[in-house]
Amino acid sequence: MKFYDYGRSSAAYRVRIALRLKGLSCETIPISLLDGTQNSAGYRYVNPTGLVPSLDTGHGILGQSLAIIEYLDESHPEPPLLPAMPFARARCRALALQVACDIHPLNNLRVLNYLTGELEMGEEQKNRWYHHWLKQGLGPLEQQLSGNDSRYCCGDTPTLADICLVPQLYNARRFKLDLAPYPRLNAIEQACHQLEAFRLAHPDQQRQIPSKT
Ligand SMILES: N[C@@H](CCC(=O)N[C@@H](CS)C(=O)NCC(=O)O)C(=O)O
Repeated sequence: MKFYDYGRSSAAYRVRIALRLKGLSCETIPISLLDGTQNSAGYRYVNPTGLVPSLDTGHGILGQSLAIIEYLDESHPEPPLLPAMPFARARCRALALQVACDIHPLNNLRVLNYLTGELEMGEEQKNRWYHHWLKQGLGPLEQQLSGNDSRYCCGDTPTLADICLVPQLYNARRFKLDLAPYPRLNAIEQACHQLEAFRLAHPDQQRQIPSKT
């Protein structure tokens, strides 16, 4: 398999965690968001959306980190990344989607670039936007996850929900959001970082560490 990756892409970070949890290796092809490689004709041929990550599975190319992770989970079932029972599986997906659909897209690079470019917002306004949508998303997650004291989001093994949460918290720190109001999310993140798969997938562990995105 070939993995089109970028160290600080939180969507790619999700897939890196899943690959590590599954013990799968693949050739990594770096796509720098810093110099706009995601919009090059070569990468747009691989993934017409110009978004990272993509996975060339050998059967075809997949975009969308959650689709990629579910593909890996179905093709390599151990260890499972979703709970076994239907309600628990759906709840786990719901938590993951809260991050992937309701928080992340609003704060994506192309959105921030549009705010500061086309709409001429200053850095301070951009950061207010970023923090606003993070808080809108993290507050409910803290509330929902405080209802249990399991080690991870959905029980005592890491799942898709943790795989989405941890990169989002990394982004929140990078954009200097105070995470003190989210003790349960911090505790889950700490539990995840005890696992080698999460540590090895961290942006700081990737070969190319850009100065900013
Ligand atoms: N829903 C997509 C989101 C992918 C995405 O937004 N990737 C970001 C990096 S985290 C990206 O490639 N951004 C490039 C840009 O905004 O130009 C997924 O989960 O894979």
